[in-house]
Amino acid sequence: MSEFSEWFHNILEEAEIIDTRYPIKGMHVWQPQGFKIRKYALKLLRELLDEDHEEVLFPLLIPEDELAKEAIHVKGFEEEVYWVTHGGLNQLNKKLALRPTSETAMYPMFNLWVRSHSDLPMKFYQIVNTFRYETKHTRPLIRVREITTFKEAHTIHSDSKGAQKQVERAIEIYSNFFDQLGIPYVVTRRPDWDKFPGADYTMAFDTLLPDGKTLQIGTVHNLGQTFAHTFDITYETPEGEHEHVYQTCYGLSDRMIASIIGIHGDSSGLSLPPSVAPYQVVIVPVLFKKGAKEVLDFCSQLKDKLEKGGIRVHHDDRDIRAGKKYYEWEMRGVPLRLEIGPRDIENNKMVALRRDTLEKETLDYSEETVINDLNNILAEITKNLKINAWNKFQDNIRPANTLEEARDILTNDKGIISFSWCGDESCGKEIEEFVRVDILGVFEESTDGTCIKCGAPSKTIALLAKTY
Ligand code: PR8
Repeated sequence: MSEFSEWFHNILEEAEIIDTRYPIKGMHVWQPQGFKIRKYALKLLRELLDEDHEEVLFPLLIPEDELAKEAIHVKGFEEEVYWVTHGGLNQLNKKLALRPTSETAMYPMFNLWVRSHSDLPMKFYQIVNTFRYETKHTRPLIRVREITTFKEAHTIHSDSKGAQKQVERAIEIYSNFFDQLGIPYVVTRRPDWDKFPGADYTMAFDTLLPDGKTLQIGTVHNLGQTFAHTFDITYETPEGEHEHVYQTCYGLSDRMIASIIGIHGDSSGLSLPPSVAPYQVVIVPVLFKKGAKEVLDFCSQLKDKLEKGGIRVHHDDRDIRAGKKYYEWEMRGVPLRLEIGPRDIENNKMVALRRDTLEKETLDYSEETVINDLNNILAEITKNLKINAWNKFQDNIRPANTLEEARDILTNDKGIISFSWCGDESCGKEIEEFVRVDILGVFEESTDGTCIKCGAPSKTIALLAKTY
């Protein structure tokens, strides 16, 4: 196990995020702390999607014949599908699949829902669990067999331009979401051999975990008319003709939580962006025999005040050593800790420790401005986490001019390599074989260089990385 893997597993356990002892491989239990982080992350996501999508909820089971209808799609998933074959003691006459994703659950219904051009576009999303019998090594939150937090959006458009625009809009929504969490990412167009089964093309978000491997944290697929033909989803044009629709779909998973944990965490444990922290502030009273009651009363009142001001706060008045409390809240990633003793109260001061810098400073306490002051610090923490994460990310993207150079960088420094590519599949496959890692995808069009493999004029700048 790599150092990061070990750290990651330990922190999931110690911070009570996920219990991995559930007796099915790749299926885990969300514990209260983890569930809260998940809840707040989904709140941010829902706020973004609810602007122009509608939330729905489809059944978990998909009839075999619907799943099998779209040949390319089913081929892509056939090795990963779990099947329900019995109802009690009776064998079902039609097997039912546990959804690995919901295209084939939703699109037969879209066939019924879409009528006229005036219905379009339609944009739906659901947040559900999906099941994939992953054969690669499973890891909590990163590669699971029950994806418990599968956010899938599905949109329907009257023309190809609408679908194309929606791909851009989805990229904008996900960028905004990851920006709020301070998670750096790069967006690439996946090579054709790595696109979503049934898609015209796939755009993907990748981030980098501390061990130098990239993690695909989101994908946006332009489905063109493939599924529309398969499920015969048509609309009536203003002229009374029947045309097939164009579709997109895009998804995120538990990996969003894995990246919050993995990217911001450090040797002291979690370091959570305030927007998803179960507690944003923890108050630790500093008690001496004399004046203990006054300090506890002050801290309780402060807690009530902050809570009323909309800050998620905890007053840790347990009768244990302060050092133990400090250790625990740092490990759990609480963004801001306030230490308040009798002297501080006397002098209108409080000591604050920022989890992101682990630096202490003495703040002035004023009843009128305390909420505002703390919110300003929390906003600073959010900003700082993001800047640090992006700096590390950008430091780990390196250009390579030859295949040997790419291989050396990947061996010594890991991270992401950028290189010029002619775009041909045969060159792409040979590059992957030589460096023994995957092409993430095309980062941008560029005719400035020559292909790292064949030397022909390049068409694109693409990225290579060891992936999860
Ligand atoms: C779709 N259909 O399904 P996608 N564990 C954790 N996260 C995972 C796993 C796994 N085993 N497999 C995939 N993901 C489309 C879009 C509806 C929505 C995550 O797309 O197959 C990856 O981050 O690309 C992936 O980007 C996302 O789920 C969507 O899965």
